[in-house]
Amino acid sequence: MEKTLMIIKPDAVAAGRIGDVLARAEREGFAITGLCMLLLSKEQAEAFYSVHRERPFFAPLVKYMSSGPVVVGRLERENAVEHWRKVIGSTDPLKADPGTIRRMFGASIEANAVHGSDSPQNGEIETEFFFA
Ligand code: 3AN
Repeated sequence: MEKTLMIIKPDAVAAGRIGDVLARAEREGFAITGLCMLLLSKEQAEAFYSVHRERPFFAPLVKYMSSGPVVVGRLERENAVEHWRKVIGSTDPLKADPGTIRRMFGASIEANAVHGSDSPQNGEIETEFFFA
């Protein structure tokens, strides 16, 4: 079954949205086949976002992602990557469609509540990163 990596980011964990996001994932037909809460080290956050190393927002993003606990999950269903990205919405919560998780719970383009893998290949790589 196709896999995508979900991360409930520090802002959404702090805002008490863990249950809302997990309930939405289940309601959307995902099987949650891995789940853990952890505090990412700076090194783990850098490794996870290494494709963005050259981007201007890399350092603040790493700092933000290691600033508080996150909940990481492996979500499985048919068409998992595309479906989860539809459920979470655009990167910028202000541009995300009504009803999407980022629109409802995202605070900013950086603190945008949740992560989803951007391709089935990255779904495999990213879920292996946390659930090898
Ligand atoms: P997405 O998570 O929607 O696939 P990416 O992969 O382009 O977006 O970016 C990864 C993460 O980097 C985003 N979830 C967001 O937290 C942060 N980010 C992306 N673009 C910006 C930006 N212009 N300014 C600040 N943070 C950003």
